[in-house]
Amino acid sequence: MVRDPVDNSSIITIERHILEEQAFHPKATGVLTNILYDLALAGKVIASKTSRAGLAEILGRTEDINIQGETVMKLDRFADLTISRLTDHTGRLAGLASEENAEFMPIPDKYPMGKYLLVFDPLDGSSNVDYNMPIGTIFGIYKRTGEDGPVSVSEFLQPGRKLVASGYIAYGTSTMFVYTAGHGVHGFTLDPHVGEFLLSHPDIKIPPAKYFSVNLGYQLYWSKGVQAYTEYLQGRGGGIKGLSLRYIGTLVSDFHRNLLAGGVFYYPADSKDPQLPTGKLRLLYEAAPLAFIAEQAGGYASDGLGPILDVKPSSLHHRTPLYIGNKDLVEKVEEFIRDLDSSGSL
Ligand code: P6P
Repeated sequence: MVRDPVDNSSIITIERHILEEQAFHPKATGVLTNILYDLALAGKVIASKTSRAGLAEILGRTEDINIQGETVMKLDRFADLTISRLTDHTGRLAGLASEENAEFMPIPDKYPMGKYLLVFDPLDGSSNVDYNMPIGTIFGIYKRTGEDGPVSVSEFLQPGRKLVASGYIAYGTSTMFVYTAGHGVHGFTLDPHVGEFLLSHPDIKIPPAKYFSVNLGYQLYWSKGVQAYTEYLQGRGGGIKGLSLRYIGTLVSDFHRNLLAGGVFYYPADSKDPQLPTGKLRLLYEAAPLAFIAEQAGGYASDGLGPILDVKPSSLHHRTPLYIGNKDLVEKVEEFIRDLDSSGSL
């Protein structure tokens, strides 16, 4: 029998996979599928710039300072505009909330309103752009809680447990799109010659831990429980032997490596900046979307006291400590904090 010269059964594009995923959602109307397409396209556009950032006039800083008090990198701004411009006119969304903007973005009157809300960090780790280090985009998709009419900010303040889908795009040695819609975690690698994300990591499950990822430079500012936990991970006092420390300084990249190789990432609450007592990372568009991925891959994400996915954001830019990766290692830090930190403090 002559084999079909082009066995396209192994070439699964993200479009084909999402459509097959849609079968799990009998009531699906295809809108969520199309939002994921839109984000995949945004990822290709941003990847085209990040891979040339060193050459194109897109490195460096703008004069803007964002809500986080951080200087906006040119690539940040480009990524933010790319995602909003590719999604705000489609009639699929009712609003967008970006790390780059103090307030959420309503859909312009000239465009139709949809029933989903998009939250995103357009370029996580952007300070690493200048040093050719990996960066990423993180996104989460919620259903709006209101009926029709204008969206209110309270509709964005939903716990991660309510996420319909979430994912990230990792711009590194290759560009990967990783997402979950509640039926497992699936990774796609961009084939730049074809311009398509092709299924490369179906049904990702986090393997036993090899790494731990934390910025040890801040160890003096952590609680007793977190310091003891860190020593446990380093093998002291009957702790775990054989874990390696890997820390890139880009959440998406550190998380992605730990998801595929096994490990725990944490950014604890610390006392180094009185303005940021609960740590640097944001709940809505960083911790919660990755927590959904982690749990779908058999891992877990905590704020040190309990599941990240159960925390209701108090504001769009609500900050939270984050411990995410292998379930046993994340549950272990909750034990250390419970036992050693008086108020079970964050
Ligand atoms: P630090 C990048 O700026 C970021 O928001 C995350 O991507 C990363 O995990 C963290 O900050 C790194 O922060 O304080 O260790 O440089």
